[in-house]
This record gives sequence, structure tokens and C-alpha cells, in this order.
Amino acid sequence: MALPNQQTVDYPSFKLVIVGDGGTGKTTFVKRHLTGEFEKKYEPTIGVEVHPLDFFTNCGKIRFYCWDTAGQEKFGGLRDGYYIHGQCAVIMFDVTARLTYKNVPTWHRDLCRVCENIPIVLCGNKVDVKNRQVKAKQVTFHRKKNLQYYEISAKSNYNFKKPFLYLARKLAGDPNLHFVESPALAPPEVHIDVAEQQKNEADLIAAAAQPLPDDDDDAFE
Ligand SMILES: Nc1nc2c(ncn2[C@@H]2O[C@H](COP(=O)(O)OP(=O)(O)OP(=O)(O)O)[C@@H](O)[C@H]2O)c(=O)[nH]1
Ligand SMILES: [Mg+2]
Repeated sequence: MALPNQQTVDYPSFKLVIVGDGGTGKTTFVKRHLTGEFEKKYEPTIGVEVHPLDFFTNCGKIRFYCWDTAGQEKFGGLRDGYYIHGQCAVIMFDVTARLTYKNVPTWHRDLCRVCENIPIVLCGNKVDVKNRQVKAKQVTFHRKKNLQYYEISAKSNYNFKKPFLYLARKLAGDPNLHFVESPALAPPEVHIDVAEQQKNEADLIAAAAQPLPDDDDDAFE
């Protein structure tokens, strides 16, 4: 959903709300997409910047209006006006800051209170950082709530497209939808250790085969 001062388009478009603790990298993430950054619009009444991010799929163009708040979540949650008519969402945490993962259930609850049954992706950002505090196998929240999880590094563009592809497939109801062209992205600012990340991805797959801990919110200290 576009803002009142924003042009609408004649191809499918969706409101994507992006939530998560301050400093997890939400703004950095949406700004990687250069066209969306160039065409963003600010809505002062609700303190939100909306970035229209276009992707090219085998079924045609698709647009995500990515809603990124100007940090007011720090003052006790986001207003309903932010979530209303949200059609898909990204919940972001920072793998180098444990508390941001502990707060994921609160973001999820707030989101689902307004947006029932929308596709949601959980993103663990900053996987480029060497000493991460939240290891891949400790991330279990998505399994309990049936969300998709991706490890990302906004600064290196690692897995940038994955969350959008997952959401596009869900919204289009087509599991075979794919991107046919890459969007223009800002050049990587950091580099990812590919071998290290392959190990993390393997850990994630192994962890998915394990039974869920009884109450992993408490176990995760
Ligand atoms: N190493 C690393 N740092 C990152 C990455 N993404 C963001 N950062 C840094 O994390 C800090 C916070 O990023 P922001 O994008 O401002 O975070 P935010 O979630 O928008 O924060 P609020 O607007 O306060 O809610 C900045 O210093 C970024 O440079 C990443 O992938 N890797
Ligand atoms: Mg921000």
C-alpha cells in the first residue's frame, strides 16, 4: 500500500512492514536496493519512510512498499497505523546482540495482532561479524511459529533477495516463481566469510531435524 503522496503502479504491489529492535539494520537493509532508496517517500505524521522496491519475476514485475520507521519503536512499540493493511513482513534481529533475538516474540505478537495470517520472514542480520552471539542453531522461534528464517548481512548483500523471493512466492501463491533479473544494489561494504557461512547454513539444517526444546525462550540466556 502506497502513501497518499506516492505514485501507485499498474503491477502487483504489496505493503511490507519491517520490524525489529533499534539498530538491527532495518534501514540499512532496505537502502541496499538503489531504486527503492531513490524513490522513497517520508510520511511525517507517522514517522515512516516508505521505499518502493521493485523485483522482476518470471510472472512480471512486483513491488514491495517497504515501511521503515524512523526509530520511534524505541518509545514503546509501533502505532497500529504502521501495521494496518500490512500484507507481508520482515522481523529483524541482530545476531551480534542477544537481546534483539529475545525481543522477537514481542515483535511477532504485536504484528500478528493487527496483521493476521500474513507471510513473515525472520532475518538474523550482521552474519558478517566474527563473534556472533546468536548462533544459527539457537534460532528456533521461526519453527514454533511457522515463519521462514534467513541469515543475512545487509552490509555485504548476503541473501538480500531471499526474504523478498519467499514473500513474493507466498503472495503470488506460486512456489516456482523466480526472479529473472537482479535489482541494482549498493556495492558490498563488508565481505562475508563464505566457508564460515556455509557452516552456519549446515548447522541450521541440522538444527531443523532436532525436536524443538520445550521452552527455548527460557533456555536462551
Ligand atoms: N556489520 C554489520 N553492520 C550492520 C549491518 N547492517 C547494519 N549494520 C550497522 O548497524 C547499525 C544500525 O543500522 P540501522 O540500519 O540504522 O538499524 P535500524 O534497525 O534501522 O535502527 P533504528 O532505525 O534505530 O530502528 C549501523 O551502524 C549499521 O551500519 C550488517 O549487515 N553488518
Ligand atoms: Mg532505521
